[in-house]
Amino acid sequence: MPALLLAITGWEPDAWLERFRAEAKGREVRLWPEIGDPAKIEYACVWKQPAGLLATLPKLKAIFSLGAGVDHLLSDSTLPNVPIVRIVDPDLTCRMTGYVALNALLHQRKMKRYETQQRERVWRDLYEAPAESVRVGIMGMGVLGAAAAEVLRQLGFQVAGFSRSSKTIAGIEAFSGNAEMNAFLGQSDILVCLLPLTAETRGMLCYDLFRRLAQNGVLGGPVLINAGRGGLQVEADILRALDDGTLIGASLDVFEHEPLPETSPFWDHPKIYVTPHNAASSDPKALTKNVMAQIERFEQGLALEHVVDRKLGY
Ligand code: NDP
Ligand code: OXD
Repeated sequence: MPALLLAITGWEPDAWLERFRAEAKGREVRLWPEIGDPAKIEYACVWKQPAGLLATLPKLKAIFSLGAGVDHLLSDSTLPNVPIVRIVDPDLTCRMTGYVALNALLHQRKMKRYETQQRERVWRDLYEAPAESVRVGIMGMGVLGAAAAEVLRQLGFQVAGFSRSSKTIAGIEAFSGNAEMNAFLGQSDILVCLLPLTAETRGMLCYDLFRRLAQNGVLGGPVLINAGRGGLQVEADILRALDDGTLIGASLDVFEHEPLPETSPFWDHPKIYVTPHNAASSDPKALTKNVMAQIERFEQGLALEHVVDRKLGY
């Protein structure tokens, strides 16, 4: 019987195993490290798989990332030459748009100050700039960035997007490439980062970039929201920028080192919202169906969808 291998580290694998066993009719589902006969494995579904593992599977036909990002996968230099598919799914997209909208609103509605007021039993209505006066710039206008942009637009924010290639999206001002980056940053009061981590984007969220954000906005200074990857940000630069007022607030879902070390100054920083890389968690129930539907399509001779470009790294 052909087999499907789950190789998962950093997440609890049991729910994935249960869901795949329920969905993968007529196929044996194995969970690393119990891989059995490698020659029987046709598909691998992975999250941070051990380096070198996939190269030992001689009959592998495709690799599925169990998340939207694939940096965890591509960091293995021994990957076999088969298609790599990433997750694009309404469940994951909806989770991310919720995270982005929530965090944009937290900053626009001054929630840090209301939290303090609540602790101190202070009843005071602080002036909030209307959403229409706040400019949100989204770096990374792919599946997740475009969906978040639309929801923010509906909430009344002015929204612009930045991507590698140029785009036209109704109601969104679009910027692309290095030549347009300064113009994009210069009109962003809230910068939302939904970029993939690649050789080009690593360390992009640094002090020099924060200095180029809008300094004349109604929030009193720029805000950073990063739900892309921790490797995109230079954490010492975020602290420096928050301390000297180059940034006035941040929401960080991803970190250079995860889990975020207990000693990190981010935990109790008064200007930062910290979440544990769960802006858009991969839900086994929704995503197992997604992967099995792709395998069925593939076996009917149709092309796999959302195949990763290895050269671009996303
Ligand atoms: P997509 O591949 O659909 O979109 C990526 C976007 O980034 C594209 O618009 C792309 O431009 C742009 N981009 C890539 N490189 C550059 C660059 N050098 N300069 C400017 N723009 C660039 O990915 P998704 O939207 O599905 O996901 C984005 C990322 O979100 C994932 O890679 C992952 O890291 C992160 N993520 C985080 C989660 C969390 O819980 N925190 C959950 C899920 C994903 P172009 O359109 O021109 O190709
Ligand atoms: C993803 C993630 O890439 O969970 O999907 O970060």
